[in-house]
Amino acid sequence: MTQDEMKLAVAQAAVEYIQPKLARDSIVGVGTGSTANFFIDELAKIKHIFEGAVASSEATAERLKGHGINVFDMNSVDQMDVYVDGADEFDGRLNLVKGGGGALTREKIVADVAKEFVCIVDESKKVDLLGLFPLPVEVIPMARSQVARELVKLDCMPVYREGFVTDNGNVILDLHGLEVEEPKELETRINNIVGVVTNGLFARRGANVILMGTPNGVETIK
Ligand code: ABF
Repeated sequence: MTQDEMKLAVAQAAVEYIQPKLARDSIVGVGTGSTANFFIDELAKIKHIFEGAVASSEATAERLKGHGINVFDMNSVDQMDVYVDGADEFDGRLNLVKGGGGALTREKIVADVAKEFVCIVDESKKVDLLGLFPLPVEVIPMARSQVARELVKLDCMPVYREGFVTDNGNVILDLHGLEVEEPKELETRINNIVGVVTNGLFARRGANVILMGTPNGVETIK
């Protein structure tokens, strides 16, 4: 089975998983990335059973609209049944690293509103300790150098993502060389640095369930 076949299988499993939870007025939070794209294409097949979606990025909003799915502004939505998105890494305790695609802040906002966060990944994303994938930190542009100096104190190497601007007009520093022993504490510590918008650790609000594609089928981790 190729990686794309595993992504398609988890996307289909995610639609099966959320379908019974959806009502006519339901709003689905939809994430960003190649696995999320497979999910969007599968979600389009049941678009008549729910109201619409909130997108975690401009790219996702365009893809949803292309399928004729209503896209709502986050501010016009006061509740969301479910949010489905990929991740760059996950551990056995439903903690995630996200933001490789640079959409981490919007993803975190959508995850915070959703009643349930369903994470869709293939097995290549599983690690014992988070940190192998460089941890993205979204930063206000004028604070970039000062934030980088503060981040070095965490025993990591911040690397400026050259030529990349987030949907919110900010920049990204990717933290290399971290070994994340305490995800919740690190998430809070980084977020407390002045000039940081947010970081890609999803531990304080991790996934509720992970659907993981393997060559033998989709595994559910709760
Ligand atoms: C988003 O897409 C991110 O938070 C993560 O960076 C990425 C995963 O992309 P893919 O599914 O393409 O590996 O969910």
